[in-house]
Amino acid sequence: MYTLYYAPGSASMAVHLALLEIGAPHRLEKVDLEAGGQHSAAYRKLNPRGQVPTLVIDGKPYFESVGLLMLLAELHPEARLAPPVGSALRPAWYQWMAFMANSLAPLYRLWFMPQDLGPDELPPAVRDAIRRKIEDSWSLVDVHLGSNGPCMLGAEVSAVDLLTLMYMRWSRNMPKPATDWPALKRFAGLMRRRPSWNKLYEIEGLTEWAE
Ligand SMILES: N[C@@H](CCC(=O)N[C@@H](CS)C(=O)NCC(=O)O)C(=O)O
Repeated sequence: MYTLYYAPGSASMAVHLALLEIGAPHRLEKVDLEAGGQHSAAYRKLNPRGQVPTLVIDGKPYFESVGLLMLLAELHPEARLAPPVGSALRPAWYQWMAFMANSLAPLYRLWFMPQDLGPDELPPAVRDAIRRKIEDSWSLVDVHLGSNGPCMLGAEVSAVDLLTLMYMRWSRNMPKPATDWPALKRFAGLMRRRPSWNKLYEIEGLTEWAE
């Protein structure tokens, strides 16, 4: 049994989507980020970083969305969230999972939470550099999808696609949203038709960027 500590539309989204794709029984605990629920002593015991998501598996809490996705893919091979170990697509799965974790995720974190570096607002030149690096990442992904799509690993949906879709959504109010790139736009259209996406919107009470 899983318990997912989540906040609507946040980094917990990809993990929530994975649980829905798998069809795994799970309990949800909403963390009110605006009210600072992530900093409560009780929550910090589960996640000392004070962030969502946290996934409790058999009573033990774990954090980091990409790590959680890798674990869920391993625990539920029948859901095919990862190509089998040793298969031809497995190296690309590692590559893109790591790319999302190391490239897009930290850039978005700085874009949305400049307080990580101290000030409430970053100097315009720094903010601009972060935006450009996010856009460079989307350009790279768009070229990849253009010649290898429709999904990140080709025909089949995997955990990489859940991450990609979540990060695309985060760009919706940025100067250049990820849907401005043609292959990414096609990809989002495809992924947002999945039942898991609609179910997640219903459960998390999301409205923006539904389709
Ligand atoms: N690398 C972490 C990032 C998690 C993260 O930044 N979560 C944000 C929500 S998107 C959060 O909890 N923010 C509240 C805070 O940092 O106070 C992951 O992917 O799990």
